[in-house]
Amino acid sequence: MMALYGVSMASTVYQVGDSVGWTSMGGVDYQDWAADKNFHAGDTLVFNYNIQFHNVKQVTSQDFETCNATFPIATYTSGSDAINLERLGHVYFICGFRGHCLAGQKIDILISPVTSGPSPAQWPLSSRSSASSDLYFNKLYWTLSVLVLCLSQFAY
Ligand SMILES: [Cu+2]
Repeated sequence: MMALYGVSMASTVYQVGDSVGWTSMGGVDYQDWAADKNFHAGDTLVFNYNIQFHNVKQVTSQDFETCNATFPIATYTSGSDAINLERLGHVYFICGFRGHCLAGQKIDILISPVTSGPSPAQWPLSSRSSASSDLYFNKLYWTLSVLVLCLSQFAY
């Protein structure tokens, strides 16, 4: 399973929030922090924080949206937690301390496949252009159908 996704390539260790770490007080927008990064299976997230004030809870997408830390998938409390990203798709982390998630201490990590193309940034572009050509052919088909319908009416 893991070999399929190219774990043999160099994996990356990410310090969540960089030097500020995992906190509700540092003014870090964790979605911004994650937005310009391409996470892959085999990469590692490191959460650094003061254990008196924070922890890390992996939660479902629903609990991420509502900041519900009651039923975590996993809980980390060491203050320097290294979490290996294993599977493709989203993983959601929030702080379990009251009010912190609502204050923005939450992060949605999207783990994407390792692409063999020149740049991973081109992948969404190419899928978008194929979607628009589908739309083009749909319109063409529709136009032809109307034309045929009109012509068949004139024939009578
Ligand atoms: Cu916290």
